[in-house]
Amino acid sequence: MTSFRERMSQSAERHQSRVVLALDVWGPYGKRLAAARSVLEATRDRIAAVKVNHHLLLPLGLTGIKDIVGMCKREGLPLIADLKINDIESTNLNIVGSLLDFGFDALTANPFVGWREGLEKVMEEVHAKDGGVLLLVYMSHQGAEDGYGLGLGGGESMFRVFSQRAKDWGADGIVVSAKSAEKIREARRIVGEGCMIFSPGVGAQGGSPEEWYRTDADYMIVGRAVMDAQDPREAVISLAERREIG
Ligand code: BMP
Repeated sequence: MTSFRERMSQSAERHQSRVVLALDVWGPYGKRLAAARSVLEATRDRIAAVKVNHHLLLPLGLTGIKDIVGMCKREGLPLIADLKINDIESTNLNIVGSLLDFGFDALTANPFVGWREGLEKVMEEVHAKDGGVLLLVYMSHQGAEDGYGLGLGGGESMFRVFSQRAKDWGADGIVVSAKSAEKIREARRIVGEGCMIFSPGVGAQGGSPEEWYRTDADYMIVGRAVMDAQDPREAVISLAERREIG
């Protein structure tokens, strides 16, 4: 199989889009699957990948979303499980095993949990199956400053240390807030070109797509600006093409 990175760029190229759709559905549990299917059906040929979160996985579980997984596979859309893995190794490996068995291409993890007996084997297991691991290095909400932005003395910060670790640990991508062009620039300088940058925060969290397109990030993660739009397809196309418009 090709690497996760290649599958991402092939899908982005084919669908002419760098938008990763966060398939975050709200509302009655019994209606969530249908709502997710409907948005995915409307947008599948103009997104680069799909990210699934607790919104679907808690009420439905992995077996409950097999239709969504199937739709993504048929369209060649990489599927990212955003569970922000954050536990001891044995628990992490249990999560990883289930996600890979159910067809996920990549997962997110929190570097706070560390390498030995934390993420070391996660990285090995996922890479053995040509999957991807994305590490959170600077989140998009205000409180990110309290953790990822923490100063470590000597001018160092958690954010920079995590970016360096993402590189050293062989992460396939990092997650950096779309609301900080400066953080994206700095992260790129640290991780280099071999690590993809995924950026949430455009739309509902106040980040601007035009500004995002001026950054060096690879993929824009967007949920509510598409999921809650009157016309999700139009919203996705507008985001995918905003660079030309803006
Ligand atoms: P929205 O575009 O509706 O704000 O959704 C963003 C998505 O990205 C959500 O699924 C959220 O959990 C996720 N996310 C984020 O917003 N900021 C981060 O720093 C990391 C995330 O995974």
